[in-house]
Amino acid sequence: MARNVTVGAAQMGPIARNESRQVVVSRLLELLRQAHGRGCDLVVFPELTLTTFFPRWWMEDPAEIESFFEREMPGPAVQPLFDEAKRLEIGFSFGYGELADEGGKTHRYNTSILVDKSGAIVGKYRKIHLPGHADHRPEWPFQHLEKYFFEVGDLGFGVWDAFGGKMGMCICNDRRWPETYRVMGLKGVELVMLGYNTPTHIPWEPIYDDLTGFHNHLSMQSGAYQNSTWVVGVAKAGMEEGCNLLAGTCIIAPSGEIVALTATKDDELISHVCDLDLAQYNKKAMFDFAQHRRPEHYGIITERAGPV
Ligand code: CDV
Repeated sequence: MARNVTVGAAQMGPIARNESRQVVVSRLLELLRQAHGRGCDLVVFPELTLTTFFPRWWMEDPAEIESFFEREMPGPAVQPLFDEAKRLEIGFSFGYGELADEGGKTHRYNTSILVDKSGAIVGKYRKIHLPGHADHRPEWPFQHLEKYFFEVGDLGFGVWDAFGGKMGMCICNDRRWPETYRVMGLKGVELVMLGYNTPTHIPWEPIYDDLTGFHNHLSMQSGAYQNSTWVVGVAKAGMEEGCNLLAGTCIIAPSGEIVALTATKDDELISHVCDLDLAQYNKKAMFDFAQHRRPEHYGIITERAGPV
């Protein structure tokens, strides 16, 4: 018998810098209700869903910086999303800026969570591959200050038993790194959820501007195929505060094929009935790790930067 999970990928259009959490949450509620209407078990929202992509601005005022983060989850502005999802018996995953008081210190992370149909948070991931820079580069059209605003995530690439399968999360730039999927693949992942904010002009590698859409799908499709897992990649898209963000939200089968794709750069829901048993198919054939993977022969390099 198939293990079907109907998954919604809820692309968001731009979020303005001055857009309140209440307005954003009302957009999320609309997408959540659409997903319920289509029989979804689970909806995936983008990276930093609750605000504009704030790392594009240099900021020094701690209060201003803190205004883009959540100290509690759910806080009062986000509670209606949890309440409605619980009422509709639909799970969701979304990203936000997390302020965590841990070890006597306040930490800032780029985080995503997985919430089950009862409204309980069952998984948390903190972004590991933080792109961009930590210094102010006023000569650039916009900043990409993730290394300034966030610490590297300290929770590893987790996999959670939920929605009848093995669920994993990563965030945006993580999707470009084979290690991301392989670590989850080694833990038996069957469905990876991720959100992204990807400018169509990347200031430090402009020669690839024409290829941003290709590289987006290339990395997720190969991660799906090579680890035999569903991948749900969800964009924040469109012209946000003068920065054009890539769309291309998609649901990818364990074969590597895109089975659902958005058509707009705005709030848009796509969905697909994902049979988690399909993820098992190649885990027992081409990518049966126990049978065919040979890590003891790889000459693994553990240094961070690799060989020189
Ligand atoms: N939010 C991101 O991680 N964005 C990066 C861009 C800056 C390259 C990405 O990998 O899409």
